[in-house]
Amino acid sequence: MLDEVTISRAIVSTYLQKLQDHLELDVAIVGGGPSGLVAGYKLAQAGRKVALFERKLSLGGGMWGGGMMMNEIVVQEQAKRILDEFGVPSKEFQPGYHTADSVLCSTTLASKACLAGLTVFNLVSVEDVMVRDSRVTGLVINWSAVEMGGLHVDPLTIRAKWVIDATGHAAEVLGVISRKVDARLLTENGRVMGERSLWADVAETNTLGNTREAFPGVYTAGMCANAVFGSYRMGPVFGGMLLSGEKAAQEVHRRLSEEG
Ligand code: 48F
Repeated sequence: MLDEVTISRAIVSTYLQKLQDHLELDVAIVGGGPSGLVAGYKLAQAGRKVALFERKLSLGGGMWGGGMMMNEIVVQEQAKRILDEFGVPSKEFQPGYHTADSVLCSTTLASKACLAGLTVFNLVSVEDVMVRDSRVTGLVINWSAVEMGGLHVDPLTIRAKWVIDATGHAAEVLGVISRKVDARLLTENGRVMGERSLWADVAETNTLGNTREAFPGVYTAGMCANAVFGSYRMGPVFGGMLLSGEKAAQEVHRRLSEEG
């Protein structure tokens, strides 16, 4: 016979243990869109202790809706190998343009990342950072429901050696840093520049170059990289997002190895 309170006890104790186990991390990823999921997958595969914090109920970010709610995405030639690596089927539309079902792609990235060892805390929003000696050392988190309800409830904290800001167009982690912390440390211009209008070709190329350490301890990934460094948006072509997540993971992994 099922006991309802045992069900509740199982959930409460398992969740609290999971949270306790992830209060100190190698890498904290903020945002569960395509770039954050690829970064999480790669870092988990590399054996790093990595968790991802996602404000919403579901993972996948802006990928679910394809283009204007038509649930297909386009991925260019250079990034198709990442779809292949995840086992996401794609079709060549014409040379250089591959399409994939956005629901299949979102669910597969999320599933493979979790199976590789990425721990996800959904329904959790990152509202602030901790900075010590001019470097980000952790995140300040709260339930998204608290944020949405505008409730006056103090947050909790996560310590992380590295943070990846994969919050998309809003660039929320670096936005907070630009407002609250010594902005001179942030990018060449001392501010989050904000994304420009839509230009797919240039935006896709810039995304990789803009995937870099934007503030000590914080890497950009995905659309956030272009938003921080003032490049263009690109619409429903996702290769740059996948490649950016991969690059952020590779670089953070390398920096962790160098730091010992
Ligand atoms: O926007 P999103 O999908 O970011 P991305 O990985 O990919 C961008 C593309 O989807 C698309 C595009 C490419 O063609 O332009 O927009 O760069 O996912 C960002 C995720 O971060 C979450 C948000 O709910 C979304 O799922 N997020 C944003 N701010 C926070 C956050 C925050 N403060 N705390 C937790 N999650």
